[in-house]
Amino acid sequence: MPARPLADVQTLSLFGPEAPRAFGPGAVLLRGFATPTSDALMDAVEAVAAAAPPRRMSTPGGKPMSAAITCCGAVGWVTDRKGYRYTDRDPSSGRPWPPMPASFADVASRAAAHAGYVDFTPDACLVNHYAPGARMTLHRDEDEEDLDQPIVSISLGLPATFLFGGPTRRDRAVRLLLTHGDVVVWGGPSRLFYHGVLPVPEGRHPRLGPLRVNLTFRKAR
Ligand code: MD3
Ligand code: FE
Repeated sequence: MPARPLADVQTLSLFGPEAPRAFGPGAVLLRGFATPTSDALMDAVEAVAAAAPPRRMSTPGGKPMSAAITCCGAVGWVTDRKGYRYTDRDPSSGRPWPPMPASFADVASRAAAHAGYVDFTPDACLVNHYAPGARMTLHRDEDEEDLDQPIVSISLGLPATFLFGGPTRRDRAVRLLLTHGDVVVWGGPSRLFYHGVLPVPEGRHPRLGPLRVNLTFRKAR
């Protein structure tokens, strides 16, 4: 069964974003919250990708990730044989990461406030590019200094099934279809929950083509 009936898609375009929906401890789903500004967000995704091309980084174990990642903001997240960490430069170019576009920072802080987290000022945004077939295995985001700060995620382009687990790897994961314009704010206990993305199905987005892009905003330092 689809996570969102077709009627909701029509409601969305006619009446704007839906009310916030809590679906985990501290996790708030804002369906369509980014749809009104998605053209500006996609322009900025292309500008960030031109300055710092998305690349398939290797895990510490040496396996290339299937999603291609780039970053913007004061710091960016990297992984290689040495481990996971935030850096102030893009290791591919040696240059600072591209600055956080104003359109990114604006929607991220508005979404956080909408979900009850005032004064969220992210210093890092990971920009994950998924071609059909790319996925993200179950993991936790724990490389940030202040884990009381939420993470805001914005989905663009092709839909994907998101897996939302629990505090341990063995907890049963619930599935959630995330589509273009959906925003989720992850705070409180859910901030450290396991999560992942199933392989992205084939498809074509009118603007992005065969691609899903996910933005995750973090306060890393
Ligand atoms: C739940 N990205 O970049 S976004 C990641 O769709 C990542 O690209 C996925 O997981 C993606 O680390 C999922 C949703 C998400 C992001 C961060 C979370 C869910 C989260 C942090 C804690 C709990
Ligand atoms: Fe994550």
